[in-house]
Order: sequence, then C-alpha cells, then structure tokens
Amino acid sequence: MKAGRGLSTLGIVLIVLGTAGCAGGSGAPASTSAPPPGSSSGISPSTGTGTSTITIKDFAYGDPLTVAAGATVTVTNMDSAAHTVTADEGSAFDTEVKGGGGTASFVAPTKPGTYAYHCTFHPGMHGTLVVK
Ligand SMILES: [Cu+2]
Repeated sequence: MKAGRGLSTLGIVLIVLGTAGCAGGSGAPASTSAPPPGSSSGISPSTGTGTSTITIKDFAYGDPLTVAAGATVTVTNMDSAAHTVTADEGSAFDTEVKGGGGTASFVAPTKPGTYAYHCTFHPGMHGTLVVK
C-alpha cells in the first residue's frame, strides 16, 4: 500500500497551510496589509525576479518557495525578533536572520527534494523549501 507515503506528504502540506493561513482563514493569503504610505523600507516584493527570497513576517515564512538546486536564497526578516531558517532534517541549511529588516542568505541544497524547515527560536514556525 502506498497510502502511508501519501498521507505523510499531505500532513506536511497541511501543516504549512495551517501556519500560513492562521491569520487569514481560507482563500488567498492576507498579503493586502501593505505598509503605510511614505514609510517605504526599500524592500520590494520579489515577484517575477530571478532572486529567491524568503520574507519572514509576523512569525511566519510565507508560502513554500521553489528554487533551483544550489541557488542562493536570501532571507529577509520583517519582525523585531531574530529568526532562523533551519532544515528540519540533517544540516542542509541553517542561517540566522536578525530582526528589524535584517537579511541573510544561504545556499539551497543541490539535491532536489522538499525540505521542511523551522526556526530554532520559535518552534511553532515552519516553512517549506522545494529544490528542483
Ligand atoms: Cu523565529
């Protein structure tokens, strides 16, 4: 039976969805809470560019990020608290990002797969990095 593996994958997806959706319920992520006008911090949404960015905000990593194998991933932390991006298994990646708009970067694994990660400071924070 292959049901076991399928359920395992589904479980990860549900955890990610649950983390990302706790503020907005069902439907689209609540990304409409733009910063107030005039207070631009120089950080623009990384949509459509070649850069792979994880933006941490409100103790959440956001949607799962898909990157190329070995790509450099930049992490931006909009919270006041410091966070880490730490692979759940093994030592695929582990980087600390200071709060207040701090940035850090790490190199994505070269082995394709789905990598769950978390914050060592806040065990409730979970994210997913997909390498292909
Ligand atoms: Cu954290």
